[in-house]
Amino acid sequence: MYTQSFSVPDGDAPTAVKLVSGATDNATQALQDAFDARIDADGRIEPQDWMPDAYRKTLVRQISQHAHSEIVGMLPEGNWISRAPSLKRKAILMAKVQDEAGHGLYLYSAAETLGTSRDQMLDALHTGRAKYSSIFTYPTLTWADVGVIGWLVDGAAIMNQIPLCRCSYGPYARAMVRVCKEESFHQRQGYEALLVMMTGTQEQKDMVQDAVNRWWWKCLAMFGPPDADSPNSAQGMRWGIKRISNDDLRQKFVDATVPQAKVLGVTLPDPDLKWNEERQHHDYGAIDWDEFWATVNGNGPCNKERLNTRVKAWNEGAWVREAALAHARKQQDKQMKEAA
Ligand code: FAQ
Repeated sequence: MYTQSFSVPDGDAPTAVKLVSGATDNATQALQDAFDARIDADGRIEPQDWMPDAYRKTLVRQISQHAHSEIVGMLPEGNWISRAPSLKRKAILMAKVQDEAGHGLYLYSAAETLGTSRDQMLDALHTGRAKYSSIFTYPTLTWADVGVIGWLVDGAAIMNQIPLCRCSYGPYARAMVRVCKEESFHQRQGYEALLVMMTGTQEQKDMVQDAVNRWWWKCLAMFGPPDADSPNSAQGMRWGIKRISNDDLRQKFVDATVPQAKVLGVTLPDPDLKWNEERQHHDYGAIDWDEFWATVNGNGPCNKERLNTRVKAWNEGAWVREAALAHARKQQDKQMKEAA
């Protein structure tokens, strides 16, 4: 349903944006020129390569926010593991939530290659300084929410992440290849769970429609602010980190989702949603950006609950980290004694 075929050719790079130069002397200028040439040739930057500070900083910002989103994103669905309606659904959901943890780990590892430590990133999350995706601050009220998260939230996540497989920073791009394969399974399991509910009782069908009504607009906002209000987009695209703009990805998501909603038999809650023959795209209504920014700034319905849960898990896991470190030290001592 969502595959690498969604990876469309890049538009023209916004040439008006210059590559940010940190060069202060001739030697640095030569490094900067080599970096610029590699970006212009659509090459990959690897951890050992010289890169401008601003490029490094942007990547740490985006990759760490992405990692935080994955591990905070485990929580709304994790709430339903003990209440899944069957053993099969429980096994699938457990696998999915574990996958999200794995995505967080690949991404923290990718960010660490840029010289930031996992402790620093987690401290930023736990103290409320770091952002994570707005979508995970909403509650999961019924079992249908779990299906809708798979269908729409993972669907939106894949749409955004497939172009990141071609990101200019090697470790991030490689992590995204595996993440996207797993997200594809997540999206399908959610859609399949909803298809089953839609063949059930009227109460089950109503539950699905209610969940779609609550999540649809939040998923559209998930792609980030409109291009005109997106401070990081132009530079991110110039650097080959971002390949497709927030608005273009949002449009692709709407166009891909409308036929899926028809097959499922649900209505997308937007009276302005209609096919525009001239644009060859669907038009859609206005997104509530005030609500989006309130959520991003820590005032969403579950921001506090999500952070408290993460901090509690971190504190309660302290003994595991200490034990792992003690074991590693023991092994190292043993190896040194054997080598001596
Ligand atoms: N929520 O200038 P832009 C998932 C912030 S993973 C919160 O457009 P940029 C898997 C943005 O950070 C979902 N904040 O920024 C899953 C920036 O703030 P800053 C996460 C947002 O970076 C499924 C400011 O607004 N995916 O779902 C959001 O060029 C199910 C201005 O925005 C990724 O992180 C938002 N929705 O574009 C897991 C993908 N949108 O840092 C569990 C990687 C924007 O300047 C269960 N990230 N902001 O203070 C990206 O592609 C980009 O960072 C964007 C934002 C597109 C998210």
